[in-house]
Amino acid sequence: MTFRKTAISAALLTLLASSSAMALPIDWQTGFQASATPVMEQIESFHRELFYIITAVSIFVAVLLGWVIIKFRASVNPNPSKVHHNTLLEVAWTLIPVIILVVIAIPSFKLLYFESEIPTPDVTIKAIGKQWFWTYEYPGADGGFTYDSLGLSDEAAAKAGKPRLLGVDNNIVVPVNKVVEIVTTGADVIHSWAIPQFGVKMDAVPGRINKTWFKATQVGTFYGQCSELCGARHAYMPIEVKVVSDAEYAAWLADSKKKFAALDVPTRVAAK
Ligand SMILES: [Cu+2]
Repeated sequence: MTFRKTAISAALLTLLASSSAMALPIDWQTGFQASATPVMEQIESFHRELFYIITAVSIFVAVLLGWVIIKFRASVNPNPSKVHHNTLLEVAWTLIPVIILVVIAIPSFKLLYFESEIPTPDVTIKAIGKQWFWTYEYPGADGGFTYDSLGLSDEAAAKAGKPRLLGVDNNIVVPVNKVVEIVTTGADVIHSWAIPQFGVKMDAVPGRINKTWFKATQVGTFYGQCSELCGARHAYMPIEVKVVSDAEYAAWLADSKKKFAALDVPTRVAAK
């Protein structure tokens, strides 16, 4: 029994450690998907710190509880002790949890500020959540176009070699190692733009602009989903981001300007 338990926990730990190397969610995964941005790396390391702390606290409490249950059980203590108040113990059990909370709060706030303070963006993309797809806008001088991004049917995804329920028809493309600012808003109800591997999750609220950012440190395709329950087809509005080199990004921008409808149609002024 003990051996079996040890074997199971060892297997779980291996899964926990190895799952971080997977690019897509896998069956029975317990850890995060592999991080692809500095923000996600910090989330992971904070998660690890917390994991050690909660493990130590849980073991300590369990051992203490076991000790009390066995040592002070009724059969060996027919006359219960009436001892109460112990100043040293009371100060300790107040102070130690406070110190633990402060130890947790410091990296927690550092991470919060790191996430919320957006560095000067190299690329800005507007993500508009709609029932049930995303509309992307590449505003500014190098963009100026907009397009819709719809989730693929199972057949279409299989045909395109994309993962089921995650692949889209028109993904977004961003350059690698560049700060990408995502501006979110909703067209109807609240949606949420989220990519686990980027450590990004931002609500897309009608009538409001929210901002988040990521800096993908590796090329590849990354997937996310709308993460705010937004109606019947909430599960079918995935997000697909392709991270490419600067040159590929420039080529994609040039192509997309022709392919997608212009966002800022130049105003024609009557000739004098
Ligand atoms: Cu949604």
